[in-house]
Amino acid sequence: MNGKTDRHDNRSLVIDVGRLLARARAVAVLTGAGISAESGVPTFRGPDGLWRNFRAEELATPEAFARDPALVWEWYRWRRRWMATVVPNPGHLALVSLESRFPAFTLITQNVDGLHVCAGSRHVLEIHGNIWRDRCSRNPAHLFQRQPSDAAGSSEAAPLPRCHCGALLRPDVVWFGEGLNPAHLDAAVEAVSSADILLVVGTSSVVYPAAALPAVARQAGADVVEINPEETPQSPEMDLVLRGPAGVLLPELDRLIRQG
Ligand code: BJW
Repeated sequence: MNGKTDRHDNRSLVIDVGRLLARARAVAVLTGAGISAESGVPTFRGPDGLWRNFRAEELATPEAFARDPALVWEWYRWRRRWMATVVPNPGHLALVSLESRFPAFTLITQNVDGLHVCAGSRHVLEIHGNIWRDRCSRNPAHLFQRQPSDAAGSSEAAPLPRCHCGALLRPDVVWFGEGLNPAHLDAAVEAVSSADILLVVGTSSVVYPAAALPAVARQAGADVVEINPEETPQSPEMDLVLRGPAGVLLPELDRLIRQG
C-alpha cells in the first residue's frame, strides 16, 4: 500500500470515527504519554523513552525509591524541569473542545504532567497521580503542591525534600506494584462501562490496570478506537484504528463534530 492510499484510508476512517462520535452521548477517552509527545514530553517506552539507560520499570517503583531515593528524585527533578517548559498541544486542546459537545465526557489519563487540566479539560481522572505534588513517604495524607516555577531551582545536587515530620517526600504518583486510588479506578471503570465510545489515545496499552479499560468498555458495548502512530498489543482488538499523531487526528475529529 503506498502512502497516498494510506492517507486516503485514514481519512475515511476519521470520517467513520466522526460518525460514531456524532451518535454518541457518553464519551470516554484514555490517554497516555503519546498525547504529550507533541508538546515535547518524552514517552516511556521505545528507544527515546530511556533515561540514562534506565527503563521506567526500574525507576518507578517503591523498591527503587527505598534503595536509592537520590537516583529516583534525580529522574523526577529532570522530568519536572523538562515539563516546566512545555505547554498543551492541539491534541490536548481538541479534547477540551470535544468535552463541551457531549452530555457525558470523562478523560482518563495515565499522564502525570497535568497538561490536560492546564489545557482546560474539566472532567479529568489523573489515575497515575500528578508530578507537581509531593507526598510524605510516611504519612500519605501530607501533600505538598509544587509549581513549575519551582522546578528551575531544583538542581540534581539539592538535598532530598523532607516532610515536616522528617520523613522523605516522594512524588505523588503511582509506581509499579502500588494500587491506584480506588475512587479514581472506580470512576474510570464506571466511565468506560457507560460510554458509547472509548478513544484510546497515545498509550502503548501495556500497563495495567489502565490497559484493561478498553476490554471493560468493549464488554459493556462501547466502540473502542485507538489513536496512535504505532501498532500496540491491543490494536487487533480495536473496532477502529487511526494511525497518526494525536495532535493531528484529534483536531480533525473535533472539526468533523463541530461541522455537524
Ligand atoms: C503517540 C504519539 C503521538 C507516540 N500521538 N500517540 C496485569 C497483567 C500484567 C501485569 C500487571 C497486571 N496488573 C498489574 C500488573 C503490574 C503492573 C503492570 O502493568 N506491569 C506491566 C508493565 C506488565 N501494574 C502495576 O503495578 C500497577 N499497580 C497495580 O496493579 O497494583 C495492584 C495493587 C492493588 C492494590 C494494592 C497494591 C497493588 C501500577 C502501574 C503504575 C504505572 N506507573 C507509571 C509511572 C507513573 C509515574 C510517572 O510518570 O513517573 O505510569 S509507569 C509508566 O507507564 C507511567 C505511564 O502512565 C504508564 C503507561 O505508559 P504510556 O502512557 O502508555 O506510555 P508509553 O511510552 O508506553 O507509550 C506511548 C505511546 O504513545 C506509544 O504507543 C507511542 O506509539 C504513542 N505515541 N507519539 C499519539 N504524537
